[in-house]
Amino acid sequence: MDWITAKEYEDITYKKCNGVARIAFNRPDVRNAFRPKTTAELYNAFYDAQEDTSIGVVLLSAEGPSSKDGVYSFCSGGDQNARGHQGYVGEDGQHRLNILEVQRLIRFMPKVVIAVVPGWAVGGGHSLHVVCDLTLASKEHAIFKQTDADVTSFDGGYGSAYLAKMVGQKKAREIFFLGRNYSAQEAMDMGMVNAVIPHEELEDTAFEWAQEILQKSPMAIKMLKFAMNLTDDGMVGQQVFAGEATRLAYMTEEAKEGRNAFLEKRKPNFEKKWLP
Ligand code: S0N
Repeated sequence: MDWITAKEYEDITYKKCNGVARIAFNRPDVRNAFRPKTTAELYNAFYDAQEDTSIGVVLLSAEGPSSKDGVYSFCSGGDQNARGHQGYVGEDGQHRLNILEVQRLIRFMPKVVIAVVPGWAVGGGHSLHVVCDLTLASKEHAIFKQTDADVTSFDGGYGSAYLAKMVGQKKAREIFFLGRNYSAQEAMDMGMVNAVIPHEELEDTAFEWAQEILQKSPMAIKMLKFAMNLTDDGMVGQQVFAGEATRLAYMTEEAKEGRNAFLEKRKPNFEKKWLP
């Protein structure tokens, strides 16, 4: 794969190749914890991937291993050093919780997002893999763990409530209330990982999955993602799905007539076709 750097950042890397964008955490020495700068960069890269019509699939991955001890990580959640009393404190001194904006962008973007988990997926890092459309995990190094209740920094949204829909109520409560470690295979057995992949093949496999998805109808993939989101996302889910229905309606002769009639200051002629 000939990845081309799309933009230089400090806390993440961002590359593109053949219809795929790869956004990767790049703070391996702190297990890829995110600080406000990281979440701002993530948002910026995800938004770029969303707007780029050549991109159909986004991989959310991680650089590593750690230079200190060789341990791999996906993401260990919010950087506890940046945590203040009202959120995570950025260079501007403001407290923010803006990882939730990144979660919403992943959730609502009309493209498939695959979490590629090479190591620790912990706390808010665990929540990020939950919100991605698919998860591929390293057989040897991936470990899934929820520490939110240890550090009193908890995700009561997709990270927990949506997880419960994914793995079942009892299992989700176990994950959060006990905070144990789960291997890639255990995570797959409980339904929150799609495939367990030998570590050396993880990135290539993710790219292959992306290439398979890219052969499909972009509109069908988008509508299916939004349809599967809809029931869990309430009125916002309906808004996102219905927006695409409106876009499809714009493509009809009827819609063109409605617009033209207004612009030409005349009554529209809809030819009275009330299809069954
Ligand atoms: C990941 C763990 C389990 C790895 O353990 P291991 O392998 O024993 O490594 P350590 O020696 O512990 O760590 C190595 C070095 O990395 C630093 N480090 C690790 N994680 C973090 C972190 N999250 N923040 C800052 N530093 C971290 C260690 O300090 C160590 O550094 P050195 O080498 O200098 O000693 C283990 O590390 C672990 O448990 N980490 C903490 C995980 C955690 O509790 N994360 C926070 C959980 N909560 C959230 O993420 C929620 C935040 C969130 O998403 C949210 C939710 C709702 C509303 C808003 C938000 C929001 O944040 O915006």
